[in-house]
Amino acid sequence: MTQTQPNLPKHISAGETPEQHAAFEARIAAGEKIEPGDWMPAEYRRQLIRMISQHAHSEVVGMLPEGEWISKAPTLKRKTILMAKVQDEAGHGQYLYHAAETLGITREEMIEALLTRKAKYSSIFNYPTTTWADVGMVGWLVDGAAIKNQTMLAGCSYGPYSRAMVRICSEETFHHKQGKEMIVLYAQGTPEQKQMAQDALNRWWWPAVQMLGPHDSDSPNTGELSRWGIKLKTNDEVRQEFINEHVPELMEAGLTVPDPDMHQDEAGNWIHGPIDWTEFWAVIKGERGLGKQRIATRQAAQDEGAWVRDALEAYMARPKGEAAD
Ligand code: FAQ
Repeated sequence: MTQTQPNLPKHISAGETPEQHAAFEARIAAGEKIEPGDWMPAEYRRQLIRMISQHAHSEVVGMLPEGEWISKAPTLKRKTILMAKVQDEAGHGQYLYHAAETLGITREEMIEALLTRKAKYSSIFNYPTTTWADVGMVGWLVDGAAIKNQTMLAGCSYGPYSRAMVRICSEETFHHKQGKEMIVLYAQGTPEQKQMAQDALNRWWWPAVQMLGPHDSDSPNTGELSRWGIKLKTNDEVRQEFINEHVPELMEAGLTVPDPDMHQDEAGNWIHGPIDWTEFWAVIKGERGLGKQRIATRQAAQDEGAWVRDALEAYMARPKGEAAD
């Protein structure tokens, strides 16, 4: 927790001066990237650690809903594509944990925060994947929403996060395309296949709309994140981009977006109906959905992997010159 000074705004912490902040913000305004050894406000560091670590947790927990389908994929081709996708998500978690470590937090501290629920991860991964079509719908909608957000974050002011995002976005683009390809195919298939695609859309649409965060009026972090060039667009702006792209494509595929209020305004934007934020917060807190199960699964993975971490530690601590077999 950073301390503020009396008579100074909240984003200026104890020991920091308005002049330091002005020089820092001038660098960002000039389009320079902030790098790990550079001076940065304590609150900038705190915000980045919070956001990047939660993003890393989301990638790792995000492996669980789709991972369940690897052994049940209908063909070898679909199985190999899904295995590659889930493996990519593990890689994204690695890049992001490394990016957060450059800010002075350890991997152990981040994992501890996840397992004790001090840190959040995306609400979207607390939903079950109940049919095979969910795998396609997660690719199309969840990766679609993630790309909209992360293409924006690729331009953010913190160098390590921005560079991680460039690579992650190129992989997410492949995930998005494979998901869309699957759903478009099923939507044109037998009545049963089309129904499976529609059911998946009915279940994933609203969680995907919600995953881009609360409305701007209820988003306490957007002010500082925007001030320091971390968020270049607000939650509602990114959500609008996601909806504008996906609604016409879903309609073209012959599917119905489960929002009776969805309509296009004169400017061409697709306008959504009311979002159920009560459900969103309940899912994040683990009161609804699979939150408790997800954390238990991550805890089991942590426990089962303890011997690997111990063995690595012993290997690294071996006497100099000792042969390693
Ligand atoms: N779930 O003030 P804001 C993916 C929290 S990766 C849970 O608006 P902010 C890849 C927020 O943390 C998906 N919590 O927050 C993939 C804050 O709580 P805190 C993840 C949420 O940070 C695909 C509070 O609400 N992407 O999908 C959520 O300005 C397929 C107030 O909210 C990222 O993490 C939520 N949905 O904006 C993997 C991208 N929304 O921390 C596998 C980086 C908000 O103060 C398969 N993160 N909260 O206690 C971001 O861009 C931002 O953090 C937002 C939220 C936009 C998510």
